[in-house]
Amino acid sequence: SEQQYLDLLQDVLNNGDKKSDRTGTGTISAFGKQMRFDLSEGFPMLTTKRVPFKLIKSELLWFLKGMTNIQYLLKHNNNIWNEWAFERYVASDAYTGPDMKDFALRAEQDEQFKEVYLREMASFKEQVLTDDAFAAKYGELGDIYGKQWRAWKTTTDETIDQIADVIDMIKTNPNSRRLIVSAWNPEDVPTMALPPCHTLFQFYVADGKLSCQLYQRSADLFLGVPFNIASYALLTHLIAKECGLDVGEFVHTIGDAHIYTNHIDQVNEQLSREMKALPELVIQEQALERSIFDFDIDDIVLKGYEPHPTIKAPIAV
Ligand code: THF
Repeated sequence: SEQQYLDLLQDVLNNGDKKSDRTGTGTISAFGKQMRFDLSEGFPMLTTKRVPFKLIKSELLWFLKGMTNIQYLLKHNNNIWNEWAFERYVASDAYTGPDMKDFALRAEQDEQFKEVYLREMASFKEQVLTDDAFAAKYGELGDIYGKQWRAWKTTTDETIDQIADVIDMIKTNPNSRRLIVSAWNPEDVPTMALPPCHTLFQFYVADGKLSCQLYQRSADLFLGVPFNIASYALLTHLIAKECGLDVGEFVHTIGDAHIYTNHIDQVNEQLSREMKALPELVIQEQALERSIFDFDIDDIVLKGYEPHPTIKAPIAV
């Protein structure tokens, strides 16, 4: 439940080790943590801060459609993957503007640079949105989730649709202990914009209910994890619908569980807040007969979500 999330934040604050990290930001970190969410008790969106559900929907539908280009996200006003595409673009020969090395860190420290960066980012977004050829080259994040989930490349040049296969297995052999989808493809890791944080997940069926466990190798507890919980809860609902099952639990297992040092004030603010009642997920009538691969944003709605206000924090890139 949300209490487990808040307890995890407090636990890492109290007992975590200071670690420097790839992004240069610095973290407090602990290893090997687990939370459980009973999805029949309500949809696990945090109520101690507002989590933007629209962004979670468009990101998950993007993964499920097998897409890896941020153009779809931008069309849905979703900016959460921009930095990783931008990072590749500014490192390429096509980029001729001012130096953008370590842009995320520098934008935090230097107001003047931040203006230049925001201008370059805005122009990058505009080009991805309006120029399909540019988007094909520089909106692409490489072989991230969508690719590995829907079209894992084999050594014999075929592709494996892990999501379609796992749905089929859940329907035909629900007791299977092999209901697994892996996003971690060792051959592709070096060429990915960001190697998958949610590495592998497994489904489990008992008593007519579908449960899902995620192994997440690295978790940005304040910014990423609220998204990740909601995203996998939504995935479990969608797969359950597709298979005619009810929802069971979402079990979230984490490797490196960290709080970025520039999120600590925000975490303390959140820990001072009281939890509220959980919302309910509703799949609209019009979508019930449709494959989840063809879902639109409006097919999924959240009822009764009345959280505390947003808490802003910078993302580490
Ligand atoms: N990198 C880092 N450092 N943390 C992550 O959580 C993360 N992700 C994805 C890829 N790399 C990561 C991207 N997911 C936000 C949330 C999730 C993201 C990226 C960004 C974010 O900024 N959320 C804001 C609101 C943003 C908005 O409204 O546009 C928030 O307040 O929640 C791990 O999956």
